[in-house]
Amino acid sequence: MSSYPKFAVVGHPNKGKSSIVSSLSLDNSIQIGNTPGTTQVKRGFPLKVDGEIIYELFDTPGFQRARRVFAWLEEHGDVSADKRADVVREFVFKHKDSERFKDEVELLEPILNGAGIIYVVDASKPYGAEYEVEMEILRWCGQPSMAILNLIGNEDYREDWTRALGQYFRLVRTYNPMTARHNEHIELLESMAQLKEEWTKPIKQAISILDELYDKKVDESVEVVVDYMVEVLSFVHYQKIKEEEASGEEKEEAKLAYREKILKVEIKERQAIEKIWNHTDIEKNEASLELERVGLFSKESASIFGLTQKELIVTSAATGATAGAAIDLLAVGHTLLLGALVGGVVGGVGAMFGFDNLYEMKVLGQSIGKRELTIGPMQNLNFPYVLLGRSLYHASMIAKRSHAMRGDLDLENGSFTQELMEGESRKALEKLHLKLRKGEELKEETLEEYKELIKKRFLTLL
Ligand SMILES: Nc1nc2c(ncn2[C@@H]2O[C@H](COP(=O)(O)OP(=O)(O)O)[C@@H](O)[C@H]2O)c(=O)[nH]1
Ligand SMILES: [Mg+2]
Repeated sequence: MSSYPKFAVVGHPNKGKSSIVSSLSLDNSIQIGNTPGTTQVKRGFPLKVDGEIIYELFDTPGFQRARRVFAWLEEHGDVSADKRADVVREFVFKHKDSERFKDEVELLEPILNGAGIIYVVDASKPYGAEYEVEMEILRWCGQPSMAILNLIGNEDYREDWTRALGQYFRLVRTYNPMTARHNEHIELLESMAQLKEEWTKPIKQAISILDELYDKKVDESVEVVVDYMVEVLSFVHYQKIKEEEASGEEKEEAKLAYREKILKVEIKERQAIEKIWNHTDIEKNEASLELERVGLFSKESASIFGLTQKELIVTSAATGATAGAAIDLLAVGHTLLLGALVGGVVGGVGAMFGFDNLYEMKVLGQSIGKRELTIGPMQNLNFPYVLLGRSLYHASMIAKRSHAMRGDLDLENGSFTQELMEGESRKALEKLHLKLRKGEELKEETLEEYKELIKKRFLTLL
């Protein structure tokens, strides 16, 4: 027998047992249902880190015929308390193949094999004596035990429940599998560690491994967000053009391709975040990035950022930023440095700080030949904050999401753009944004600084 702690999650049908197993094993592949009987057979869910099992939870079907089972136990169990587990064992042995007690056999087996008991109740419903037979049966098993008060509905009968449960279980704790975050998960584990002396050490180890894992996930997420920002903000789209000047059609085509690329990179970033947090199969409701609204392809007001044009000009002036989304006309074979700027400005550069954009067209290089249209790096001053605000919102929602959640993830209208654009935060972030806008090569330390800022921000959102 391996030595990691095991727990059987048991109780009445439909009290959130499977949800609790999902949440504690960070696994969202577990069947959760609002019709009783979703869980038909017990199943072990090991929490593995680097291939090693830290602990295992058994999801079990609920009690179906507790009264009958207990009657059997009483009938066969006129024994002292230390022998009661043997009577339960005898019951399971005798009814192994019986349809009648299928669910009870399933749920009692892991307990008799040494698993601790986690008894789940819905404490938003009133306490009732009908639970007492279940609790008696569990008590007869003589295993370390704990009760979890889950609040599925809005009412709260935890006081009544606690008075009753305290007579049957060593510990009584509240845990909501739908909303529990990392720290609540850890707190519950700390309680579980107290149930049995031999489990204390392995569960403490499990806690430190899970803490490390959590920190690692945070760091990886920050890494993904930063890579994404750098990729999008420095991206340049190149497109061949037929004549000396780009036709309207060619410009449209280039804009479309540029935008497609940005949208694609955003999708890739979202997937990477979801993979880190083991939420790869969720359906999201998220409006796609509307570049038009960012003022990239159209005139747009500052209202979406909650800032006035004047405020924006002030912040951008403070950071020494310049504006204008550039479409450069490049002669192939000429580098940017060799080419001399001879072209005129096509778009309205009149707008100062990136509001009424701004297709600045440059003809670089004097030789007439094959020419290219380029778009990027993104000059719009607001754009980085829109990107970052959206991605931090998504990442924090994913990181906070319990694995017991089954519904779609609603990201509509969620963004931290406005917060990011305020005061000191903006100034600090702008340092990197400015460099990316200018197409400058990034120093490792600038990137590190940026990462630190993002991490600090991200941690406040968790
Ligand atoms: N709102 C809410 N719903 C819950 C909670 N726990 C479980 N549920 C829901 O209750 C139903 C039964 O949950 P499930 O985990 O399958 O219960 P089981 O039969 O005991 O395994 C599912 O629809 C869950 O989504 C909770 O803490 N809050
Ligand atoms: Mg279930």
